[in-house]
Amino acid sequence: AVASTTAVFKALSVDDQLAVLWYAYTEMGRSITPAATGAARLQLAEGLLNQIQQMSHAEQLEVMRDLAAQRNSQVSRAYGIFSVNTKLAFWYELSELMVKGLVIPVPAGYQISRDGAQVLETLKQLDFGQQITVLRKVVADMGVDPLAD
Ligand code: 45D
Repeated sequence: AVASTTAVFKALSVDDQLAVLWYAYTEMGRSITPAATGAARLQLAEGLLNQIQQMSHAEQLEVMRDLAAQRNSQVSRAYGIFSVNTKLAFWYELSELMVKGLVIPVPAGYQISRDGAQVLETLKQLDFGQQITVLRKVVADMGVDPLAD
């Protein structure tokens, strides 16, 4: 179930991937305690998160699309050196910044695609541990490894 959910997630369009992550966060948010994401891990991502907060909404959306699409950009390379837990903590923090109005929100009344809704439904059927495993696999591959050629 974990492998197939991960595979269908990765087959989604970039916008659908961002939308599913967002809705996963809104559903799981309460189960993920900020303590669990680790202050130390966020410290490693802080520079990048600060940089993103300085950007316009359009640029913020672009860097998130670049990350999901594994497009080579400065942000994608900076992200690529994070550990998987730091990558998860980074996405979690981006969601928190969206809630606080510091990062571009998903448009009100946004309609997720059928494919996206299906993946979200599959994700919801998994237990919490499996959901984390899928998220780890998904965010691990985002961005660009600056040391790969
Ligand atoms: O206009 O370290 C669209 C533990 C459409 C413990 C859009 C953990 C067009 C160890 C693309 C929709 C395992 C618990 C706009 C960590 C349009 C540890 C915008 C776990 C504007 C870290 C879309 C942590 C946008 C976990 C902006 C489980 C979408 C963390 C943005 C989970 C989506 C984090 C974002 C999750 C989603 C974060 C930022 C699920 C982030 C999700």
